[in-house]
Amino acid sequence: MTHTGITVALSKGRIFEETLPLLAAAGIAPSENPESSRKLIIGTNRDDVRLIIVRASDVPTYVQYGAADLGVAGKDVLNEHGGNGLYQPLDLRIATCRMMVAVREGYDYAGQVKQGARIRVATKYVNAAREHFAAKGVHINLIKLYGSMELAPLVGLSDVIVDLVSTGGTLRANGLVAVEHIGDISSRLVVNQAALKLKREAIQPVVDAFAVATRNEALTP
Ligand code: PRT
Ligand code: MG
Repeated sequence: MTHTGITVALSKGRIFEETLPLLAAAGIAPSENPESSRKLIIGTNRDDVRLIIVRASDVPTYVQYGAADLGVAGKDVLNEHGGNGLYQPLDLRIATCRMMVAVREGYDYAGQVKQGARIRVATKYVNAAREHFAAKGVHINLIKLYGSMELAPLVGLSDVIVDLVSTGGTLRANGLVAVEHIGDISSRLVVNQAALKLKREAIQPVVDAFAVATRNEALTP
């Protein structure tokens, strides 16, 4: 199926919700809510713009291969993907959180690091974890998970986890504590590099509207 307009890849949930006002600033209003609709391709008020709903971690892949022209993805997801073929013009400052190292309450993380112990790390963010512990000179055994990382230290799968934290409620509810801040996370606009050249007339105004909406909010009368 071909589409001559532009296709925007978004994930359901916080990214969709927080991108809505930016789309509105670009004059784009989805014709359905992906939370209630089962459709994966969603039209908008504009004939030349459609949305596709994909897993958060798949957004960079759809944009990289040009199946979507634009997308919104977390810095966490982009770091794992690598960013090949993607132009990242804007930090949208949405879906913010922190990437943290967390352990079970009572686990002596600092002591283990000091002793030079090999630490078992469970995470979905293997690139970020590898970079973080390599920079600290800490040896790790990396255990790749796809979700619910908080469980791993509780059942002895790992000593620590690397996960995203926003309110801290999930860590608290599971008797975990954050012991290290790896970095601040927010979502970025990603654009297929070839599409930007071929469809600049359609894409650039969207990028510009997002830029104004995310950076110059205070200037709007
Ligand atoms: O859910 P799915 O497996 O499909 O993928 P996903 O979890 O990557 O997607 P989604 O939609 O949940 O998150 C999309 C993006 O939102 C992520 O890539 C992050 O950039 C960003 N983001 C912001 C977050 C959070 N805040 C966040 N709190 N992503 C995940 N969480 C999770 C975290 O992993 C932990 O399990 O929420 C839990 C902690 O939240 P608190 O509030 O209890 O601290
Ligand atoms: Mg999630």
